[in-house]
Amino acid sequence: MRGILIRYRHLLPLTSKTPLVSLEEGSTPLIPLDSTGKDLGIRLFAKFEGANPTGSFKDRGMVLAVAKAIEAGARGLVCASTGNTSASAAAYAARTGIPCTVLLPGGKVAMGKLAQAMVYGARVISLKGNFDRALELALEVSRELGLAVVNSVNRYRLWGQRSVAWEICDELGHPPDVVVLPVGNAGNITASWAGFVQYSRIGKIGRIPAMFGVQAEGAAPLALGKPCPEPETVATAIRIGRPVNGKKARWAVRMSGGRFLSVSDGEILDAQKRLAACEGVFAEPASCAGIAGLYRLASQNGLSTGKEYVAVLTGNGLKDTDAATSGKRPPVEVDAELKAIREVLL
Ligand code: AN7
Repeated sequence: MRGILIRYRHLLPLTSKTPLVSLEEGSTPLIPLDSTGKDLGIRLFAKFEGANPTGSFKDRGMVLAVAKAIEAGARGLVCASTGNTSASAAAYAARTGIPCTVLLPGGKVAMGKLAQAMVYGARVISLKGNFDRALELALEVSRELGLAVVNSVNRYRLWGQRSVAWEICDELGHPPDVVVLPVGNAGNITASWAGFVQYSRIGKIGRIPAMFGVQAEGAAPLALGKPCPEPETVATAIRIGRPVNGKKARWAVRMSGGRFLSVSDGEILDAQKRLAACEGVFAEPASCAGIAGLYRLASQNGLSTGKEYVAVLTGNGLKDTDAATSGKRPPVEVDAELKAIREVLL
């Protein structure tokens, strides 16, 4: 499949002037998580968005946002980011030859993501402030310099991100009962729901899955129902205290019959470890919040046994190896001799 704009062109707001930008994004694996599903008493699949070209789900919306910015004659792109949006924006900017500026919360972006923005050639600015402040400034910069904002305030970002819902239904042949996603700025859960709604309007599916949104306890404005002035979590991707799409997401979740909940950093890291060690799937901490949420629900008898669940694993574990290895013992070091290896193994 030749990327989102080709695969789903009939469902996207393309015109004859929209450039068909592509890094062959989307068409990510839907992986059965048999061990985890058995543990939880449900049928469970992971939509592994870490297999996108820049390693996160952001590519689905970014490809459309950048194509539409070029169509509109934008001189450049700007975004604020906890990391993945900036990596994706920088890649599509490089692909299309448009300049890109990214504003990052200083010291709180995983190294892999920072490396991506730098190597793709974006202008990277590190702010002494958090993501919520960076987004305010990105909007001001866009107005002052006439740049296209490619955060999820951009409707094309959200429209492109609907494609994850379409792929899940296409792959399963029906909608799942429940979709669970990590929530930061609340764009992806809103977009995924809108994708299911669009599929039901055109008669592709007969019902909408319940949408479950999981936040980190230290950055849980939607689970708590109030803004979080100083968000903090090991899952830096979702270290967001005032989600711009919060209102829409609350509506989407309520309409779908789902809910928001939060999990601790410890539960997130346990879920990451379990997913890697028992399923062979390595996702970044934010992505694992969804799986941690399922475990939390199971402990409260909140899962429907036998039903079909899809957890969207939003980003690749390789982006943040520090989070995955911190607190773990480094590998044993021995002489480069068979005898030394034997001593370790026997
Ligand atoms: C791996 O990159 O906000 O609820 O600036 O990177 O749509 O915000 C990233 C968010 C989940 C939350 N998982 O999605 C950014 C940014 C991963 C993420 C989310 C993000 P939204």
